[in-house]
Amino acid sequence: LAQFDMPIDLTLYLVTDSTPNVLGDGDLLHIVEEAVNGGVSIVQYRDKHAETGELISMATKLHQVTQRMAVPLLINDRVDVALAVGAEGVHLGQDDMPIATARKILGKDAIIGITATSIEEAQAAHKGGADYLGVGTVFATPTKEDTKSIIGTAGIAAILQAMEDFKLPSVAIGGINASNVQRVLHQTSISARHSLDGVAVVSAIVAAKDPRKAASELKYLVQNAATKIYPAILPNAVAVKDTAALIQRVPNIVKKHGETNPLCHNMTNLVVQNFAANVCLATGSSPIMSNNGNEAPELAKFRGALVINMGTVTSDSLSNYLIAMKAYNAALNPVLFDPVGGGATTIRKDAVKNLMAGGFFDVIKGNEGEIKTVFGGPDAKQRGVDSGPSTSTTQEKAKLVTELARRERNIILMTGSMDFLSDGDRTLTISNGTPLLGQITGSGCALGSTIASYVAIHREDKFLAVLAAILHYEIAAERASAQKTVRGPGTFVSAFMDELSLIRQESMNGKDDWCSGAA
Ligand code: 3NM
Ligand code: MG
Repeated sequence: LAQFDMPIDLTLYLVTDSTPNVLGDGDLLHIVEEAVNGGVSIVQYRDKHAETGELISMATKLHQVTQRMAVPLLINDRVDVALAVGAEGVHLGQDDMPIATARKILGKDAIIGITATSIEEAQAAHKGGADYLGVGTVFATPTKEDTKSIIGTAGIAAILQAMEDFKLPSVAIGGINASNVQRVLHQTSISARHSLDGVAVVSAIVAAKDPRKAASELKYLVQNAATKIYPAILPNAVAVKDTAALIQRVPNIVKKHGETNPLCHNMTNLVVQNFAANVCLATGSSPIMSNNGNEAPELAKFRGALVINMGTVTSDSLSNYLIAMKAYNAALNPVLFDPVGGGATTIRKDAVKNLMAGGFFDVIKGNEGEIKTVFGGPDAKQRGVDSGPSTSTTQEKAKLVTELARRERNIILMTGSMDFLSDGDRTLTISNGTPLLGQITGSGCALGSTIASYVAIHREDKFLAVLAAILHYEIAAERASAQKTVRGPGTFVSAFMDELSLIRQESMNGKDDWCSGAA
């Protein structure tokens, strides 16, 4: 067996596939050579159909290429083939040769990787002396239809986190490509200690028109994921924890928002289009109400944010949401998800699942029922779009938003008479607002638009940006409700618009006491 003294570099792990669906009439040897030139750091030869003679012949040729380029070659399943060609190691699934047997045959220097789908499998692989883990399946993929389970980014993160007492190098696999790789890395990196070392791909390289270009693009995205993509706090910013200190910073952010005038792209429901657009204008953003996903790549070039509000979801709108989310994720502009009525019907529950798997949401905002639906589990049922009577204590709600924010690596806002806001590290309750907000349509949806544009202009601390948006919105509502001219929901709406606009103007004029009494 060839010696490989360098530590294994899992940054970009190529798994080959020789089936017509993936390889087509491509030349595998050439593709691997191009891919390694483009930045692939480790290659696994995987062919579930070829005869032993063919495997050995191809593996020999592949090994000549990988040796020349100083990257290790592993063989899927077949310890005998690895031995025959002197490859650097093997990758074993749960149904393949036990790791102890493989180790005995291949020796201590061989690289042995194990596929793990659960915490138990990861622990067993570590105990057995695996050199690295392939964890998955992240997303459903046509490349491997017999996968045991789709565990999503949350499943990957749970496995990484469970490896508390040991750190085993790990790559995620299954449906990873250039459009999702950075958020997969982001959503699975609980901490520097619990994060992936790279990603494994098949079709994103093997089936690419230009495998070298595909590999170099993926490599760039992997290497820049940690610093570039969606952190709740930018590396040079401080996570202020003290509530009073946080509130003190709000007027300045409202000022910046008013001056910056970000774009607020709303893919929202029919009921609230007009109201949400007016709230955007009053708070200081430029609204565009477009439910056509194909407009998103152009709009995502501006400084702005996307709101996906599935209040009147159709199968057609779902695909538009997914296209738009991809564009905003790629442009690193924030996306807010408002899973309106998420638990009400099977269609909506499925939409929530599809959207959660289809991209990264910087903020998820919903009422108790909606947030429970996003969280999943037995509590996730809802009658209409309203939350219904609460079944949880304040403690339980705080725990729910904190856990969900940790799991999704984003900001969660659960609205109600008391709002719960968390970035997984900081969790706050906010009791501003007025019951009149519950008597008009679209007040929650328009809050979503407000939050999105605030996150767009204050990327350094998204938690603080969301807090600023809520206080701007809810204190305006409070001030409106206190006016003598306001006799009910009708007069409230016009007074509310005025106050939203006034708070913005006050902040832009340097006034900073309007939120000092926030609770
Ligand atoms: N193993 P693609 S998923 C080979 O979950 C393989 O263990 C998987 O292909 C696992 O990058 C998979 O084209 C196929 O989605 C991944
Ligand atoms: Mg196998």
